[in-house]
Amino acid sequence: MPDAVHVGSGKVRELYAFDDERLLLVASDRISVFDVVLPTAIPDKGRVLTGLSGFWFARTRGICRNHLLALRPDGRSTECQRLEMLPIECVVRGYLAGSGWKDYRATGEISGHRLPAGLREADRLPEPVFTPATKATTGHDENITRAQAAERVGAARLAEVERLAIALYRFAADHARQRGIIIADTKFEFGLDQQGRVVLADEAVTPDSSRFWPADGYAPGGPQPSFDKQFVRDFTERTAWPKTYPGPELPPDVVTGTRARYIEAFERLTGLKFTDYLANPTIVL
Ligand code: Q0N
Repeated sequence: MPDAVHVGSGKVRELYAFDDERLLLVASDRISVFDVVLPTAIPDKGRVLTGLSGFWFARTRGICRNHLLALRPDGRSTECQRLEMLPIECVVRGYLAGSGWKDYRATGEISGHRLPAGLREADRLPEPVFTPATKATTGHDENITRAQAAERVGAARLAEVERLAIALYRFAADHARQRGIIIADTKFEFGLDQQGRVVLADEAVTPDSSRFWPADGYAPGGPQPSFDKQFVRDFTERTAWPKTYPGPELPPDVVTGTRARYIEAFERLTGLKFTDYLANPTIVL
């Protein structure tokens, strides 16, 4: 498509518009840790994330509409339906980690959900909770209350995306748990189509939009290793990098190990060989 217009950049993705109705979402091989994009790419990372999103989109059509129109033969580009995006991030947490753990420790609640006393870091929650956030144009996303989220999208719309986000999380987390991966939390983005219907957009249940933990060795009471980024985190700890720009270049063994973990997540979750995906990306659909 020669005349696609670049309309947006994420830290590791680019968005192009064909026309009023169709976009192309391109996932790069860039990796960010502690919110910093590193100078070294992880080969095929963008393809893993694109394939995984496609897999979830295809399997959750019974729960929710989504923006996927087609996967490109390059395996890293998704043709999608252009939507009016809702101005909130729909985070669902099944386990206590990150800002959810921080907020619970400070207040006993997350986004207005009162939680049982005495929970430890990385504990499973009695039920998954919806904890909306605002899209920070720069820096960290900020957790908001459900009342604040309702001011942005309306109470009825909020109730709808909360129900959908929880149902999508339950489906993906149950599937992943049977394949040895804990999805501690995940972030969804929804938009509205021309008829005003809610449609799931962006990437879905990838390691970049979620916390994936290896189920074997799960040990609540402290931070859990990341399924995908742990080699990179361990490396950055060894080098005492201050977690500010610029990030460090990654040595070849860290790149190779990290690439293998992304591919392992893809293969465990989809049940498909990644090389088969590269030969024909539509096999995930
Ligand atoms: C959109 N973002 C935030 C790419 C992802 N289907 C859509 N229709 C209209 N707008 C968007 C989508 C989608 N997906 C989503 N921005 C626009 C996430 N971006 C950040 C930049 O990289």
